[in-house]
Amino acid sequence: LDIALIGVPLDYGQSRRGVDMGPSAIRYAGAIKRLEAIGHSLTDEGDIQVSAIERRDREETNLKNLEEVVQATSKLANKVAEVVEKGHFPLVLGGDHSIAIGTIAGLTAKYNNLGVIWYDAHADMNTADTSPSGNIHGMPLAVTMGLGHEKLVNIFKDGQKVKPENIVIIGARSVDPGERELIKEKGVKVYSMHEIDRDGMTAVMKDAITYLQSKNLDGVHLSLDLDGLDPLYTPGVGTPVQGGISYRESHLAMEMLEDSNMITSAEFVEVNPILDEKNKTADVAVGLMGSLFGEKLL
Ligand code: DIR
Ligand code: MN
Ligand code: MN
Ligand code: MN
Repeated sequence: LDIALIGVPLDYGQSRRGVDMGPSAIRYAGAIKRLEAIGHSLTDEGDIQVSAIERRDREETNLKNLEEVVQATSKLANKVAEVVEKGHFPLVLGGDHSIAIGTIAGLTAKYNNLGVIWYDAHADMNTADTSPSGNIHGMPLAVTMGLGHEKLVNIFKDGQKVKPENIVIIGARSVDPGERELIKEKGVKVYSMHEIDRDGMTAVMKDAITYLQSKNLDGVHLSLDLDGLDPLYTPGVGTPVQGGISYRESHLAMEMLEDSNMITSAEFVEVNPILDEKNKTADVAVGLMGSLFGEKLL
């Protein structure tokens, strides 16, 4: 593959500082060498510029740092569109999960019927009306479906970017009441920890892959929040939730995605080196990239 690496040092989508250092931590953990060793060619596109916005006429909403998130994700969308149109595989490094608003928007420059795999402890399907926190990193999947503040929904192009039936969530264990309703109303496919425990990761991934294969997709984006894993393995995240996906299960999931040949873009988000233990979470992210991009033992 021709991989285009894009860093997004954004921490305005949530309340704990430090996740803006995620791209550095992931590069430091050896992402580039690791992917080149597999045989991929890689261009580091550098980081998207993120700025604080000083404005007195700030709109009164319960969305925290809306302007900053809108500006950064708009730039990201343009960058993703540019690399995807050149035929590169976008690999985006977060930053908090609000960056997915920009990544997915930019992908629609090339993909008309995009699928999304959301690997996360959370559903990230709140809107301004349902969000208990006002944190935009809890909203990107709703925005992608066309729901939420219009400034977010209309980034890159207006309205819905992905059909709800093309979305699969894996690893959910912390879902807010409004999100639960939206999941049911929109028919989003969710494999929660219950299904992973009961059926095993092999069965869950087989089912998820078969489900997406039935949708006539022209691309599938993997959006991997490191808090999908258990905090035992990825402590460096802002909103850890006990009882998560294991290290082994996660590698298996990545290998099954690799074998499926369906993934056309990916992002790894929520790595926060300030909360981490010796860059453990970034190390896990890079290991998972290895499996996703075809590292083989033998
Ligand atoms: C919660 C937490 N559902 C919220 N979301 C998180 O604030 O909307 N997403 N942590 O990753
Ligand atoms: Mn998330
Ligand atoms: Mn999460
Ligand atoms: Mn394999």
